[in-house]
Formats: sequence, structure tokens, C-alpha cells
Amino acid sequence: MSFRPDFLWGGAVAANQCEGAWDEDGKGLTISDCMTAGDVNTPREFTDGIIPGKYYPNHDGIDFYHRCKEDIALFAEMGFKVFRFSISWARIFPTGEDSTPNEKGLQFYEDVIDTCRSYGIEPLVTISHYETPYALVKKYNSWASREMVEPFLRYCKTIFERYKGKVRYWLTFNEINTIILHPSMSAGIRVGEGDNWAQTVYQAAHHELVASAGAVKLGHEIDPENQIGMMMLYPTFYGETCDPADQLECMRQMDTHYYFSDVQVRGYYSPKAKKLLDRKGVTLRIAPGDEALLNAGRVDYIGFSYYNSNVATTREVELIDGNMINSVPNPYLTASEWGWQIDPVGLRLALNNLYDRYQIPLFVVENGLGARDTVLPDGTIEDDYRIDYLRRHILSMKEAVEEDGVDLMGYTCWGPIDLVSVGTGEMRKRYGFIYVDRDDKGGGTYARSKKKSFAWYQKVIATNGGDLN
Ligand code: BGP
Repeated sequence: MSFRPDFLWGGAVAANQCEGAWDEDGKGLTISDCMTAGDVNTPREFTDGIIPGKYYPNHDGIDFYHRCKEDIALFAEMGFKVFRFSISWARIFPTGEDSTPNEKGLQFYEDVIDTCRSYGIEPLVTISHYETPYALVKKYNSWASREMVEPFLRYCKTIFERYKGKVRYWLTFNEINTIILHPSMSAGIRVGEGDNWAQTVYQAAHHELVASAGAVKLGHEIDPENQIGMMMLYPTFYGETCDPADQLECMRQMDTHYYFSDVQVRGYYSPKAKKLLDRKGVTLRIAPGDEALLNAGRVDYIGFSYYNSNVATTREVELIDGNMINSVPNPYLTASEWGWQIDPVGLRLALNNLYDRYQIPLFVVENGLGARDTVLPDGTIEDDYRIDYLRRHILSMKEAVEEDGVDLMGYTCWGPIDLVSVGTGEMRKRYGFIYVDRDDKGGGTYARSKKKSFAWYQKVIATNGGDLN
């Protein structure tokens, strides 16, 4: 058995990284609108609102808001079966809590969904992808407060009802586990000096877990056909040596991530999760009804992102960059220009570990190589490095399915069209099969052109992963 006949091949984007039109048609400000540009050496800054004179690359994104039909036509030409995008909460409820939803926002996403469907592409909607309305940050310190749950569920109800019958696949929070790595970027929380970091962040995580479970329950009630998944950053850790202490450290690192998926899949905090909280000195405030809701809101499938693997050690060493996590260099791997260690086997391990642990369908909803592209004088882009990365990762998925028996629903590689990087705010870090003429300062025509990888991915999809050459 290879990939299912109905395997969902496609690509994934997020509203904040591609739409632009940050203040058009009634949209409110979100946390990603308040992130300045950075680069590989300069971290992005999360400013208090918009500060004149600073550059915010997400404000214009790649102008997907105005070009979505043209872009989806290109995805259709590649043969996409699924397109993953997020809905920006603040396009629907500009302050997060408005009494009525913003019709223009609802209509925009309806157009995206209808365009997908006109090509036979299944929409896969992420409900929250680093896009919390900024008004809620000011009012409640975002997910640090329980007050977030009710408006979030109202937003979910609005979109579940509006797109009923048109959207079947959903994900609740993008990379929910990143709240413990980058709480501001992930969930809009500001942890002040003197605050108990772990208490604030794990309490906020509890609110997100409760909100996610509430969304799953609601989504199933509104339409039993809905397939609602969780989404985590899967970090594949190796212990640096066979010193048992390194292996224990490796397990500990993984435990901090399984903390989230265990709750979302199994519906309760495991004994180990409770010990983890004890060790961190955290006392969770769990409201009456939360535990029942976590159990009622168990997910239908697991979506995860995978870009690189990591190494855990007990030694004091200098760490290098990876996606959200800094790691010890792995001498067996090469790294991307941004330092992320390329490891297709780590994806096979991720699929095996998750499937062995949970036995529910998996969906790789992000994977890809961020690389600098060169436009040749004749306008073409020879991105063989990207093809090589994707080929090796798809091959690993295939081995996990064919040889290990993993149940895999689909694959949406990250950024099928170039977009603004989350980590650095750069444009030059490109993932796409489709090139966008835009630079790191916001210059460029926004024109789209096909890279060499475009035809390659088209063939991969046409052969259901049979021809990866
Ligand atoms: C994931 C995010 C995405 C995406 C990707 C690549 O963690 O879910 O939104 O951006 O990482 O990261 P970057 O943009 O930093 O290259």
C-alpha cells in the first residue's frame, strides 16, 4: 500500500504572512501586524501597536487578499487536492469581541473557499495561526486570560456556520506547542518582569487547550461531517550520545511537546504532564467543566509541521537555530542557509512516533525549505535544492506509509507561493513553487512566476507520489 488514492496533496499558507491588506475592509489589528521585520541576526520586535517609521512586512504580505483567485488558479494548475490557509479572526471580528461579524471579511474567505471548490480543491482552514486580535492583547493580555475562550468560540461558531458544507477539514491552533517557546509570537502574551513565566504561559496554554476542545465539540455539533484536527510543531529530538543522561534529556524535551498533543488527542492531562507542572512550580486553575470539555473535544486527526530535527544534550554547549527551537549541531546533517538541520529521516521518525502513540490519522501540514532564489536573466528559477529537499521528505513519508503502516491523510508543503517568513520577517527566505517579486523592504511588483519546482510538484501529485524524479 502506498499513499491513499484520496491522498490530500497541496500547500499551506497563513493569512498574516500572505494576505496583506492589513487594515482593509474593516479588518482589525492582529499580533502579527505588530511584528517588525528582522533578519537572521536581528530578532523581530513585537511593538505596542504600530510605531510610525518602523517596517512591518506583514502589512502587505504578498497581496494575496487581492490576488487570491489568480494564485488559487496556479495551485489548481499544479493539481492541488487541498489548500491550507488560515482565517484571520480580526477580519471577522475586528476587536475580537464585536457584536456582529464583519461581512466583508466573511465574504473574502467565502470567495477563497468557493474558488478552491470550483477547481475541486478541498479547503483546509486553520482557525488561529498567530493572528490573535491585538485589541484582546491590550484588554486581557491575550490567552493569559480565560476571558479569551468565549469570544474565540463565538468566532468559531460564526465560521463553522457560515462555511458549513463547504469546508470539511479544520485545524484549531497552529503549532499550539510554540506557546512555551515564543509566547508573544505564538499567543500574543506579554510576560512582564517579575511575572512567574511558567505560571503565565502554562495557564495560557490551558486556555488554548480548553478553547481548542470547545471548538472541536462545537464544530462536530454544527456539522458531524467536520474533521477537526490539532496542529503541533514536531521537533524530533535525538539524544546527543548514548549516555543515558542524554537520552533522558531527549525524553524530557519531547515530553514538553507531547504535553499538548496528549491532551488534544486523549482528552486529559497525563500523570506525567501533572508532574511536569509540579516541577515548574505551576498550579493550573482548572474551571469546573474544563475536564469534561477536554474529553469531549478530542481531535479527529493530528496535523503537524516538520522542517528539521534537534539534538538534546546535558552538556553546556552553544546552540544553533532551528524552527523556533535552538539545538546542538548534528554532525551527520547539513543545514539550510538559515541553519535549520535538514533531516528527512526525522520526518519518518515523527510519523512513526505519533502514530505509535495515538493511532489516529496524521497529516503533514507544513514542510519545506526556506532558501534564497536567484532569478536568471531569462526569468527562470532553477530551484533544484528545493526539489531535492522535498523529494527526500516525501520519500520518507512514503516509507512511513509503505513500510511502517502509518495512516497519513495528506501533505501540504509550506508556502507553495513565496510569503513573509514568521521567524525573521524576511521575503528572501522563500519556500514557494511560485516566485513573488517582492523584497525585504517591501519593494517589487508582486508579480508571480513559476519556478522549476512547479512542474516537479505537478508531476508528484499527478502520479500520487509515484514519480519523485
Ligand atoms: C512554522 C509556521 C509557519 C511558517 C514556518 C516557516 O513554524 O507555522 O507559519 O512560517 O514555520 O518558518 P519561517 O517563516 O520562520 O521560515
